[in-house]
Amino acid sequence: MKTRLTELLNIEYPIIQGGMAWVADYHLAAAVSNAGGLGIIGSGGADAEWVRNQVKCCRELTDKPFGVNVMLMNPHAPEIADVLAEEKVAVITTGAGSPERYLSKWQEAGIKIIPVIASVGLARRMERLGVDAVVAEGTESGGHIGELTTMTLVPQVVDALSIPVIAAGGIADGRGIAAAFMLGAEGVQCGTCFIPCDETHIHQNYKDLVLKASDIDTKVTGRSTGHPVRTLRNQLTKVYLKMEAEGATLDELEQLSLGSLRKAVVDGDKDMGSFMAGQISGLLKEQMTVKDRIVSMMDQAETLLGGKKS
Ligand code: TUI
Repeated sequence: MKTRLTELLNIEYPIIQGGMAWVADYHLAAAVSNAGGLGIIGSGGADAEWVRNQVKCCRELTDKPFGVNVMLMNPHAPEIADVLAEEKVAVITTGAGSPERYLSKWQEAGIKIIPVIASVGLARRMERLGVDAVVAEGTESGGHIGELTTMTLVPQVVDALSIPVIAAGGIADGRGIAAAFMLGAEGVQCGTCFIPCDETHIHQNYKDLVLKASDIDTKVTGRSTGHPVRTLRNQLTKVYLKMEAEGATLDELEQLSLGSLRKAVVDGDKDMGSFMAGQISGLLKEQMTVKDRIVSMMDQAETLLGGKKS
């Protein structure tokens, strides 16, 4: 399945990995790149030196291209932007905002830039500013989300833009990839399906919770704050949603969720951890290697799209 995206990024399969904060470190990124996709180090709320070290470690594990995701609400984003330009990483994806202020610096460093967008308006603005592709991310996704579904967002972005569009949100098997291609996407970004993988360096409880989840087991908290986040439902989401319904202040809500991503990823705290994951969690039933996950998804997609005899 060669597309403009595989050509642009010099990768075998049109699959890029979501830049999941705390979850996507260099171990996962290198595994995805070595398996023929594009691995991404998720810099989340980390500082610039953490990112520099991750990039160095990733380069020791793979000679394939990989990228770094910049979460634009991170107060360290300006320094991270400089480090990435210095290190001349192959690809940068961005999330949770507009990367406009960093684009010329990254372009001068020869970096491929792929903003994650959740609306046609921002997608158009990004294309005008010369980015290389966009990820159109639907509200099915885990973590910080927009309003539109993948099914509605992707074809509208495809029609509005000339650059390649990568579909994200709710894709975890070959059927999802085939569907995304039918909508006009030239690649997919997957996050949740890489959580229960052998190479993902997170607490085993996080992987098991995704594998055990059913279709209705995610909740969106933070709608009242303007920063909606999808996670697996647990005691934390129950308390958070109750407090939101009762009109809790931003400060009170922040106090409740402070450090909760760390509690999920490092401590495996099933009750009070923030286990960011997408609605497709219910489809995932087995832990496996990144390579097996990617190859089985691609085999199924190629069969469905008629490129491979089954
Ligand atoms: O960024 C994500 N997903 C994330 S970031 C994250 S870290 C975090 N932790 C706690 C609270 C908040 C964030 C966890 N998951 N996905 C990409 C994405 N970007 N989804 C939606 C957007 C987005 C939303 C609005 C991008 C741009 C935007 O508007 C910007 C503008 O200026 O128009």
